[in-house]
Amino acid sequence: MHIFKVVSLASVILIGGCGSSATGPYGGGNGSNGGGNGTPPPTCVPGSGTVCLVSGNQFNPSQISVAAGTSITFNNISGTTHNVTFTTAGAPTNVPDFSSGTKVVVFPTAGTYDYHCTIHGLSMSGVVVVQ
Ligand SMILES: [Cu+2]
Repeated sequence: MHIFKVVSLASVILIGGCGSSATGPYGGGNGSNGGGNGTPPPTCVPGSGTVCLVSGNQFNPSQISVAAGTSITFNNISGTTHNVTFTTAGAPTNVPDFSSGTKVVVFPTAGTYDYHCTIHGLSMSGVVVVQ
């Protein structure tokens, strides 16, 4: 009799444990959704001196024109690590690997500067025309 009571009490505790652990994951899920809503995804408006690095491993726009002595802002909103590597002689210093945020490159000299991301190859490329 005494042993039977102990066993049935233990099974009640186990059921209770399952119930409370089931609410745990739900609570965690809600919390992480809330975090996503609280932190908006990075945005980038392409053009007018800004090149967006977007999902699909693309520069947008892939061709952009700026006046000599001005700069281009490369804004990585892709969530992926990229770089900006120039292949034209006399181009500005390359932008090393970066996974988010903006990098500003000044173009002092007129010319047409080809660049690409060496991580993703020539399929992720662009041109800066400095006038
Ligand atoms: Cu890349």
